[in-house]
Order: sequence, then structure tokens, then C-alpha cells
Amino acid sequence: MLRFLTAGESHGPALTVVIDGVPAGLPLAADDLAPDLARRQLGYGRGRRMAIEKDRAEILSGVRRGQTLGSPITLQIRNRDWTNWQHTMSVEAEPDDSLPGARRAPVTRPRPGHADLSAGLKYDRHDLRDILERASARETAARVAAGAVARRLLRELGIEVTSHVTSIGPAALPPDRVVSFAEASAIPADDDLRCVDAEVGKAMRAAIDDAKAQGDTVGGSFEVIATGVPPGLGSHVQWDRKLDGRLAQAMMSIQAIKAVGIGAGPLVGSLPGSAVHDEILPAGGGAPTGTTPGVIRPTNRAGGLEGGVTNGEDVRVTAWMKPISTLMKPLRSIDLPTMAESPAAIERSDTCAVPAASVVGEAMVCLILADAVLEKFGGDTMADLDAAARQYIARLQRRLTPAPSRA
Ligand code: EPS
Repeated sequence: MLRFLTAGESHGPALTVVIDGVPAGLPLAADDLAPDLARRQLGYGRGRRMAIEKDRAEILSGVRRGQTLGSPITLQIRNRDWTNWQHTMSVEAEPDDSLPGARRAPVTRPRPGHADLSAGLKYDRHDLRDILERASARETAARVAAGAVARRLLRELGIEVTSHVTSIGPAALPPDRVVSFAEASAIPADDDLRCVDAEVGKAMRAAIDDAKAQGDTVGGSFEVIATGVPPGLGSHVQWDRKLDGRLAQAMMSIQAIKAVGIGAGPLVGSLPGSAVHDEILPAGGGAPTGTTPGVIRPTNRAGGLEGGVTNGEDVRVTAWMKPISTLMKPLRSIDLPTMAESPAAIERSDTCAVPAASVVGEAMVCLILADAVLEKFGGDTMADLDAAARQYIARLQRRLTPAPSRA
């Protein structure tokens, strides 16, 4: 329903994304995309590149006079650093020697953990820069711009998405600490750690400082929370329609993510059923806990998904990120032209990018939820989409209203 493709190299002229399937009539401006792009650039432990870039997406198609047209939306983010890389990244077979930028030697010593070796062999590239330029997490700027469009669409339906950092290295929130949507969304936009607990935040900062001092890197985890999600997105009937599977794939596709959990995630393997499943209670005259009318769920260990279908509670997805694979004190590797043991290459990089990855995680969840919303409610225009969603909620209300008051 909602498709998108990104293009662009980390040090090329720009990152581009084409988004297809956004209905007509969604109000959209470049300013709607700016806050998420700015948040992605932050993060304690990031490298010098972020001081160079000021990510801003230009809308090149699909929007006219402040509204989407239903046609493909093209967004472009210029790489400011390109100026310094024009010679290295030239598309010409014989780069013009007057082009600005350093003359860089080919990258031949693959970094363990990076795509350098695996993709370098697959695509038979002898300068591993041909691989790392695209494997780089710089690409996530384009995803975040696309995610901001999806977020704008979801907002029209009352769905909001936020995130928070749950661990960095050994510093972690207690595993049973449930962070509410309100708590996570209260994190200030300019917070460079995105952790809801100040004490744990201090330990996180120390973990990043330690890693940096040792020429090492550090990973961690973050949770994305979506609230206001209607019940019934995704489907139990076919494996590739299950929304938990679609979310997991999207999160796992983010650079450096090695594990994904929904709700209580890996904890469910060690607890009895009575401590895992979320009881279903009548709300009586009271407010429901989620968007399912008349229903209270005292807990949400399922992370808002049962049978691959949203159940009206907050959708909660956690992702675990490995430490970045460029180490200032490099691991052992080989030099491919000679096959001699040699320290891995060093590229300018980050010590930790978990806070930035949490913003990327939000973008991916927005894109998957927007796709699921369009699948469920369809519509060439926002008005059609809105009408279908309202009709569906009215059906649920009729079905879940207690019998006595029906009369
Ligand atoms: C970047 C993410 C990281 C940065 C990159 C910009 O990418 P990578 O996955 O390659 O480590 O290091 O910046 C550079 C490559 C650089 O020149 O410093 C991002 O999120 O924009």
C-alpha cells in the first residue's frame, strides 16, 4: 500500500526517497519533516559528521500548495559533506583533478561486523568504499524523512509514535520497568540520550565515555511506542500479513540492529502463561485502556499485538543495536590485496548511535503502521480514509456496547 525506496551514498551529493501510496489531501510541508530529521542528528557519542550536516528534506514531487496529490512523493536531503568528497565520489571514470576533496586511498581492510567483506565479495568491489558508502547508517536520514510523512498521515487518525532508550552497554532500565507513552513522549526534542531515568542516563553517558576512551564502541536498546492505534491492523490469516512480523522485519532492517522484541519480548520465554498474557476485562462505564471500546487490559505484555493483529493497546517494539563496527582501536582483519593479517580500516564514525537509532525506529514503525492503516481502510483521498476509519470504529462501538444500554 505504502511503498518507499531510498537512494544515495553517505558522501554522495544527496539522499533521496520516493514514497508511493500516500492518499491525496494530506497537508504536508517541509517543516513537518524537519523536527524528526533534527532529532536523528542528535545523540551523545556521535562523531564529527553531525556537526557538518544540517539535515533538511526538500519536497521535489507529490505535493502542491501544501497538500499531497496522491502521486509519488520525492524527498531529497543534501549531504553538506559532499563538498569535501567530490573527487572521491566522482561518477566520472577519470575524476577531474580540479574537483575539491582529499585524494583517498582505496579501503581494503574490511571492518569485522560491517558489510565491507560480505558485500565486497558479493558485488566484487575492490575498493570497499563502494560498499560502505551505501551500507552506512547515513541512509537512515532518508528513512526518517519518509517516516515523518507517515507520521503526518497517522496523526490525522489520532495515532502518535514515540521512543526512548532502554539501555546503553551495561547501563539499563530495570527489565520490568514499563515506560508509558506519556513518559516517553515527554522527552525533550533536544535530549541527546532519550532515556526517561536521569540516574540510568548518567550511567549511559559514562558507558559511552568509557568506550570512547578505550577506542571502542557500545550498543544498546530502545523501545518504540505507538498509541491510539485502532484494533484490527494486520491479520492472523497469512504469515506475511501478520503485523508483528512486518514490524520486526522493518526494525531489523535498520543498520546494526541484531534483535527485535514485541511487548515483553524475550521475557515471555521464561515466564508462565499467567504472567505473560493480558487479561480482558469489561470497562463498565469507565474509560477503556486502549482504542477497543468498552475493554480494559490491565497489562500490555503483548505489546498491542495478538495473533499478528493490533488489539487497541499501545504497540510496543524494542530493538537491540550492536556496537558500531568502526573501532578506533581496530580489531584484527586482513588486507585483501595481500591476504596478510592487518588491523581493520578506520573510518570517521560514532562511538554510540543508539539515541539516533531510536528516532529511526520511530520512522520505521510509522511507515509500517501507515501501510497497515491504508491496507485496512484504503482510500485515494484522506477524506475517504477518514470516513472508512470512522465507520469501522462505529461498528466496534455497536458490537461492544453492553446489552442493557443498547435498548
Ligand atoms: C551517519 C551515520 C554514521 C556516520 C556517518 C553519518 O554512518 P556509518 O554507519 O557509516 O558509521 O558515521 O558519517 C560518516 C560516514 C562520516 O563521514 O563521518 C548519519 O547518521 O548521518
